[in-house]
Amino acid sequence: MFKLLKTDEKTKARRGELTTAHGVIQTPIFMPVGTQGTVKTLHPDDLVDLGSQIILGNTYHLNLRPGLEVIRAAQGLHKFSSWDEPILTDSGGFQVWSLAKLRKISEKGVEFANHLDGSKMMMTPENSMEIQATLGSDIAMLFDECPPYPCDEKYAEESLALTTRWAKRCKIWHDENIDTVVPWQVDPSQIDDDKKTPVKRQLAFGIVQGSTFAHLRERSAKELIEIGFDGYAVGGISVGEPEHEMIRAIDNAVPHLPEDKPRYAMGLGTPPQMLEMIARGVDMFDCVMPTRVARHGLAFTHDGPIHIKNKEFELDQRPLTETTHPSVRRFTRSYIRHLWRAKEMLALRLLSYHNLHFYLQLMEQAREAIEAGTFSEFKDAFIGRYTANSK
Ligand code: PRF
Repeated sequence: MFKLLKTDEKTKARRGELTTAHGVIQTPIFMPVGTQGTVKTLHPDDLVDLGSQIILGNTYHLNLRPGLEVIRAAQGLHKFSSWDEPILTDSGGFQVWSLAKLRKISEKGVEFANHLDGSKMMMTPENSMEIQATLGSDIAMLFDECPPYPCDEKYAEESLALTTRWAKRCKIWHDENIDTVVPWQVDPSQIDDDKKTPVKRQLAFGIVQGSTFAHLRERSAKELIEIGFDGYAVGGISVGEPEHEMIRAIDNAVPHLPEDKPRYAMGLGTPPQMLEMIARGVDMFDCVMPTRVARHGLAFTHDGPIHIKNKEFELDQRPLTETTHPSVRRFTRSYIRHLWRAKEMLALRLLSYHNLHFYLQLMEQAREAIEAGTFSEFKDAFIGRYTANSK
C-alpha cells in the first residue's frame, strides 16, 4: 500500500508511493482542499491539468449539506462531483471544533449546534466513519479531538486519551462495515481499467494528538500504532501556536511513527513550512491557504507572496511566477491586476489556479530533489530566496 522509494541521506525526507483505490499518489504530496465537494473556483479538469493527484473532502460539511441521501443517490462523492482520482476525507473532529457552536464533548462523541441553521447534531466516531464510508473516500481519517492552543497538560492528556478511545471505536467500525458500505467496493466494474490498483479498500489513518507535550505526542503515536492504521497524521498543529512550536510538535511525533506508513501533517502550511516538514519525514499536506488567500488577491511567488492589487504590477508583463505551465504563463500580472480591480470572477479563478500550481510544483520539485539526492540544497535555496525577498 505504501512503498518507500528513497530516504534522503542528509535529511529525513522521503520519496514514496501510496496506492489507493482510485490511483497511486507520489509523495511528498500537497492535497488541495475541496471542503464542499469542489476546490473553490476550479473545474475538476483544472485539477488534473495542475497535476493534483488527490483532493480533500469534509465529512462535517458534506453531511450537513447536501446530506447523505444525496450522496447515496450518486453512489458516492467521486461520482457526485465528477472526480475520478483519489479523495481523502477529514473526519469532522476539527471542523466541529472550529465551526460549530455550543459544543459538548462526552465519551459518546460531540454534540453541537451546526453552523448553517443552528440545529443540534451529534457526531460520534462511528457516524463519522459511516459518513466517510458513504462518501466513498479513498482515505478516511479517524474522529479525534483537537485541543486548543495553548492547552494545559491535564487537558491535553485527557483529550489524547479520549482520541485513543475514539480511535479504537473508529477502527472497529471500519473493520466491520467498510466492505459493505463504500460505493466503489460494491460496484468495482465502474472503475476504469487503467485506474485499477491492488487496493480496493478505503484506507483509514490515525491522528496523533498531544498538543505541545513531547511525552504525550509519543504516547499518542504508540497507542495509535497498537490499534493499527494504514497511515498516521499529526493533528492539533497550526492552531495558533508560533511556528517553532508547530515544528517541535512534528519533531515530537514523527520519530515514533513507522517508517513503512505514510505521514500526514494536517492543515498546513506556507511553502517554507512544508519544506521544513518534508525534511523531518512528513509525506502529505493539505491546506486551504493557497486557494483562500487567492480569493483575497494574494499570489505565491519564489520571492514570497505578492498582492496583485498593488500599483507596481500595473504594467508588469511577467506571469505571476516563472513556470513552464502554459495555463499559468499566458496571463500577465498586469492583466490579472486589471481583472482583480474590475472585480471579475476570472481573477479569483486564475489566482487560485496559480497558487495551487505553485504548491503542486513545489512538491514535484521536492520529489525530484529527493530522488537526485539534492533535497537539502533545494530546500535551503528555496527558503533563502522566499524569505529574503518577502515583503
Ligand atoms: N484533526 C483533524 N483535522 C484537522 C486537524 C486536526 O487536528 C487540523 C489541525 N491543524 C487540521 N485539520 N481531524
